[in-house]
Order: sequence, then C-alpha cells, then structure tokens
Amino acid sequence: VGRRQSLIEDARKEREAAAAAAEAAEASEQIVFEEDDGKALLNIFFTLRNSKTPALSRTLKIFETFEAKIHHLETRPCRKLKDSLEGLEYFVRCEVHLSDVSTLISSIKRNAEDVKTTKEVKFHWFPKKIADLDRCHHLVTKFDPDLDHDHPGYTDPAYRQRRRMIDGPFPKYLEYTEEEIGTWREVYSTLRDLYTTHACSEYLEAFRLLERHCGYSPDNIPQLEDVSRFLKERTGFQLRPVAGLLSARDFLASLAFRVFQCTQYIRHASSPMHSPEPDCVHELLGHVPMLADRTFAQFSQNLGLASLGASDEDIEKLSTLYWFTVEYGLCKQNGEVRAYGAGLLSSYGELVHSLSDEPETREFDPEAAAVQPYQDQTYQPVYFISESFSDAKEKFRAYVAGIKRPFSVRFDPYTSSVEVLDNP
Ligand code: HBI
Ligand code: FE
Repeated sequence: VGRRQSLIEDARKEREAAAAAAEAAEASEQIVFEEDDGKALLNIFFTLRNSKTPALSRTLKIFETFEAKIHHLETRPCRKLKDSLEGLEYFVRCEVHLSDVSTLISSIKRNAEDVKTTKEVKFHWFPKKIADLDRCHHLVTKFDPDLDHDHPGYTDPAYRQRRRMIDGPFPKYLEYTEEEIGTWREVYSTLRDLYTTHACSEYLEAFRLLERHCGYSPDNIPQLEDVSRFLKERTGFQLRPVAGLLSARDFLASLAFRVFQCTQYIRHASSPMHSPEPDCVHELLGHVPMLADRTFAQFSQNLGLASLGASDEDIEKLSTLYWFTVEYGLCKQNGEVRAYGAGLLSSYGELVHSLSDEPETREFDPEAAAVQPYQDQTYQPVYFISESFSDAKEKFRAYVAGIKRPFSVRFDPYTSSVEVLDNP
C-alpha cells in the first residue's frame, strides 16, 4: 500500500511539473522534428466558468471537428478559481494539423474562458548527412510508364520490363541497347547543333569538357559513374541513380548535399524529342553541364538548403522557383539572351520556342517566380531572364531570408553534413 501511495504521489508531482513547465513556456514554441509531419502538439488549458452544464462536451466536440488526436485530457482544480464553485480547469493535449492550429484555438476561445495554449511544432524530418538520403527516395507516380496511360512506353511491355531492370538494383555499369543508343544519337545530334547559338557560355564550356573527358558523343550514352566523378572534381556535385520523378521535398533535399538524383533509363524510342518524365537525356544534356559551373552549383545547393524542414507551402514555392530557374531559366550574355535551364537544353522544340518572339519574358524576380503558375505538359507561356548567375544567387539569398523557419541550417563541407542551429 505504501508503495502504491508513493507511485500515485510521484505521478501527481510529475503531472504538476509538466503543467508548470507548459505554463512557463506559454507562447513559446519548442521545436520537435518528426517524421510524420505537418502536425503540431498543442497543450490547451481552459475553464468553463460562465457556461452551462453541457459546455465540456460542446468544447470537446470542437476537437473532434478538427480531427485533433487527443493524447491527454484532464480535469483538475484551478488554483486561480479555488474559492469558486466551478473551480475546475481543463487541460487537453492534442495533435492537430499545423494549418488548423489557429482556427482550433479561436473556436475554443469562443466557447471557453481563460484559454491558454502552448504548442510544439513538429517539423518535417530532413536529412542531416549524405547517408540520410537513403530515406529521400519517394517517387511521384504521375508519369510512371506502368501507370500513366499517356506515357509513350505504356503500351510497350518490353520497354516497361527494361525499366524495371534498370531501376533497381541500379547497375554500376549499364550496357545500353542499340535502340537506346539510337534514341540518344537522334536527340544528341539535333540538340548539339542548337547549343552554339542557344546555350549560355557556362554550358558550352562544360559541354566541351564532357565531350573530351566523359564520353559525351552521339554514339555513346555516358555512364553515370564517369559523369559523377567529373562533376565531383569540378564542383563537388555527385550523381546518384534514381528510378524516376522524385517528390520535390526529397529531390530538393539532396541538392543541399550537392547530390543530384539522376535517372539512368532513356525515353521511349517512339518519342525521341519528348519525355513526360526526367530521363538520362534530360539529366545528362540538360542538368549535368550546368552543375559543372561553380556559381550555378552553389545556387543549386542554396535552393536545397532552403528546402530542409520547410513547410509544404514553402516547398511548393521553392520547387516553382526551381522550375523557372534550373529547369526553364534564361540569362543575359553579351547583349543576347541564352538558355541555362535543363528543361530547355534537353528539348529541341522548347529551346527554339523560348528564344523566339512568342513567349513572354520577364526579369528574374524570386518573389514572382515562386508563385508563377507553370506548365508541365506544354511549353511555358512565360520565362524569367537573369542578369547572371551571381545576380540570381544574390536575389535568391534575399528571398530565402524571408522564409520563416525557427532554426537555421549550415552546411559543413568537411563532413558533408548540415548543422541545425536553433534561432533564439
Ligand atoms: N525528380 N528524378 C527527379 N529529377 C528531377 O529533375 C526532379 C525530380 N523531382 C522534382 C523536380 N525535379 C522538380 O520539378 C522540383 O519539383 C524540385
Ligand atoms: Fe530536371
């Protein structure tokens, strides 16, 4: 009996200490990183002094409406009201979607008195070191040849079978078939003729080096490993094989570590000039040459770092920014406009279109580009032109400073890991 008594006593003390701590921490936020995300843990204290009897069930109904998961519910004497008849205080600890927090609290406030809250915001888990990228592998099935009826390979079982072979476990050296090399040759030769007049100088310089050192040629699809070694020496970027279109969050996170998740398969032979999803033509001809440029590499990494632990809304904005820069960006060079976006440099039709008089062009402004609606089925109706990569990088830096995160991240190049610092 004595032991039981003391356990009860301990439990009471613990509960009081927790409540005291919560009260002391009122309005302060505690950062908790969580895997299943976008949720807040909310402590709510309230009384029902002026209410009639069914007030408690009415208040609890509010939690139900917001699908709040109640972890703890307690009725206890309220110190401030101990002389009154209704000297009870209610304490609810619940888990609720971040976007519902403020509406839930205001609903409670309309129904109850003395409402006090503290909240712990759970942040999206994010990778802290390169090895953590093993967990950043969530594919988007939007353009999957097994699922998307409009995919050129959807009705070709041999193509789908080949894709399954390439996409896991990833071969270290991939022997491409004659048909695949044929597809590559067709795109390569067509695009190569356009680059001198359409691609920016950084691209052209890297492309020359890739042809000299990395097996870039109309008759050879370069191996990921060789290209990765080349990039690593130039800018520290490395390629990592991936099976298709990744979620924006996972894809951006890898950029923070100078890792580019890269597809290895090639588009369907029936459609050499277009692919609904990224493929090795897009990666090797579109992205790789630009990743060999120091300033562009830094810009890409900065985009990645800004995405770590960001809210869903900010991820959406950052990936739209990515879209209008890394994928479809134009820049000024010696009084001319040139392309640096990978979506342009890997698509004959859109490369020509982007530098014609047809589309609208605007000066690059991250605020505007982050919310500009875009097209992933046809050509873009609008393109953003940067003065230079340094200029784009500086403007982006200013934009990122406006993104609210209660912590900051710093990349440590010696360990290739990110340090997380709590903001005071
Ligand atoms: N996934 N594999 C892969 N390759 C990309 O280029 C890519 C991606 N996922 C998202 C993405 N690009 C961008 O459109 C942004 O959403 C980040
Ligand atoms: Fe891309």
